[in-house]
Amino acid sequence: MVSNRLPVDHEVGPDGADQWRTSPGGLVTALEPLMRASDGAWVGWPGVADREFEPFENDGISIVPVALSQEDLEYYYEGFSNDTLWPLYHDVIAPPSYHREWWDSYVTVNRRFAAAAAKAASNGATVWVQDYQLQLVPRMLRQLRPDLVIGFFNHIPFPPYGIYSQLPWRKQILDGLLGADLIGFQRVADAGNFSRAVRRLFGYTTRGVAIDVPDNDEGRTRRVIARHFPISIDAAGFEEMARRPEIQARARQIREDLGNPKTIMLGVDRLDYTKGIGHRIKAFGELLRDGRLNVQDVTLVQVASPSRERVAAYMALRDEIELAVGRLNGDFSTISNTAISYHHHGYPREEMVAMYLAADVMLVTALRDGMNLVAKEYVAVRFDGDGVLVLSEFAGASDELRQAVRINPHDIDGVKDAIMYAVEMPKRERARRMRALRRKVFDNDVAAWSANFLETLTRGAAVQAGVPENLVSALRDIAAVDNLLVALDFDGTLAPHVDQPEEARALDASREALQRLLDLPGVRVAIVSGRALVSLRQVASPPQDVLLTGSHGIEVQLDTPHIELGLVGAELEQLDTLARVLERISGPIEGTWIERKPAGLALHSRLATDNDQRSVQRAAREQVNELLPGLTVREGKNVLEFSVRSSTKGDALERLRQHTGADAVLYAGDDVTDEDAFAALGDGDLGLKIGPGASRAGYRVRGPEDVAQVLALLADFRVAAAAAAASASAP
Ligand code: GDG
Repeated sequence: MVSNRLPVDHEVGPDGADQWRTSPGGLVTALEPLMRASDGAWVGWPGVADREFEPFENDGISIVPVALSQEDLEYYYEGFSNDTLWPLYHDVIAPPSYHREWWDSYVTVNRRFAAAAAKAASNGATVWVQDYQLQLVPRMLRQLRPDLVIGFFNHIPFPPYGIYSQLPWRKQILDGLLGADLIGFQRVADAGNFSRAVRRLFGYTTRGVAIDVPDNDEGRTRRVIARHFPISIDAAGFEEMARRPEIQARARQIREDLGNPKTIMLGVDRLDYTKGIGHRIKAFGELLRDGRLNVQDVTLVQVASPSRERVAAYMALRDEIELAVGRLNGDFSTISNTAISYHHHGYPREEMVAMYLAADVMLVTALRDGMNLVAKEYVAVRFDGDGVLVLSEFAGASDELRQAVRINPHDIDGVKDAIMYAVEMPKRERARRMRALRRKVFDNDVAAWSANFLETLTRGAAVQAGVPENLVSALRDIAAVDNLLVALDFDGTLAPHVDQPEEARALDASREALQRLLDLPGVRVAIVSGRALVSLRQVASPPQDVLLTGSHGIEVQLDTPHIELGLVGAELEQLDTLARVLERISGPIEGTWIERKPAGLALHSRLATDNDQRSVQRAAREQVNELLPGLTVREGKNVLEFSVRSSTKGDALERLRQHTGADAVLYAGDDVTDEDAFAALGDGDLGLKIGPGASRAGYRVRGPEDVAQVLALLADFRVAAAAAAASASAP
């Protein structure tokens, strides 16, 4: 887990020694059991500036403190997180400040968190990054540790593109997030806003919740899922607390102390401009002024817990709210009745629960809020089935809590009517609404939320390292056939993916295992690649007996020293025509050129102007289609590739099967183009998919390291099978 704040608070003990206290919160409660069971680590800031702490163990969870200096706090936290991103993401209710120093600090601190997480995570671990302070961490972490499965959850809204696009670093932030496998948002609308921003700024293909993010220069993509996972609370924990006799007694006491008004209304918020505290006070004040409510009957209790007190906008907000409260009390309170009982403190959880129990009407009037847990807490506490929730439609919670009295906080007359409706609501209607609300909150509590997120994250993306049991026995079976063909993709299967395609190399362990297989009787080994054979031979430098197919099967080299292309006369003619057409188009246009491919030509336009790019591509498509209808066209970034022969890895595999006369085939690959080969497998063959993503292969391993293990096992089993056969046939 990686979050800005650790789930523990630093304290100095009576003897001056460092002490740690677990801070209770929904997230911690929900994740603690899982983190303990999986040997988890929590990476975050311990809450004190300018102090370095060594990692330590707390209640079975490793705690990995990340140090922040005073300046980091000022620039990265109070500045960029809370005075740039926070207002921007909350629909610019307050104006965001953009400062380049803040951004630089945000990058530096995110890198520090990523480095700490990279160090703490074991091989293939699942890492879950929390919230807007750490949006660059997913990409940074993926660069450091491509083996990890990375999830991100955004607790605050994600704004519409028209607002988001203000951000000077809008592309960097999106790219940072796209380093994750799964990006969670509170609402459907937030996930939609995010995907739209990705489309607008990067042009990546999105389909529903899936975004295909380019993963290397060769057009490979990685699938990222962006969807909503509405967060929740430890509902049972809140109810349990509310049922305690001492807390119920405290709730009665609160009512008593307020002078036993008919109706207690309650607001509980961090003192933040997103929460609409001013709007609430205005509506209440007008109801008192209009005489629709009076202070003998109704009191508003407002808890405004101190927050971000060093950020200027929050100082101004506090003044504004306290002026409004003072005015209203001055105008309407009496010696025995206070209009607003205002509290600028934090309270213990028990006291909050007692207040929820005492409140007849709960006011949540946020102007924009990711979820708003207070609304859910109020519902969870009301096991008595009473109480009315007034809820802003601009809080994420309103997507689920449909039976609340819903308001648009900007519409003050609407808010006033809603308050009156809540105050006067008959008992039966209160009970009916509360029953439905409680069902919602208890059905999706924070444990369900985190389980759901993690299930989606690991089901979609994670593949365990190692060789699964069922694969071991399938290998044992296939090792026993007379003639075995082992056909393997190269990039991502034998060789880890790298940035520069010419630098790809097979793992040593795989090369060794392949050599052992080649030395065994009845085994043939082939490499089936999308690369041109010249390039494949250069990077793979395969032993002589390895059969090669390149360009998705267009080129083959089967037990001969030269490449067979075997284009027939008609194809050669087509190639000539194609060359003439493309040369005519490309010749006069600067920045375009033609590349010869084994069975086709590619028209590049990377260095041409945007206009020229568009016009040469259009001309090439039209003219080629007219003269040579039916050619295979592949479109890349600023390149258009025409082939006179269409071929897939499936075709390549068929050719190899024929050539070798194999009884069974093991095929392994990681790419979408390998799916054609998997489709060409039959009974008794074995398809092995490398990495995540949908596949028709029957087996799956995580990466090239695991492929090396698979090949070594296969060689072992083959040797054992041969020995067994020899001893069986011995006289
Ligand atoms: C962000 C998003 C999203 C408040 N005062 C006291 C106190 N609290 C507790 C409440 C509640 C929590 O703080 C506030 O949570 P909210 O959800 O209402 O709002 P944010 O702090 O803005 O949280 C929000 C949330 O992240 C989770 O994803 O829902 O939209 O803005 O639990 O009870 N707790 C105690 N004393 C107080 O005085 N003990």
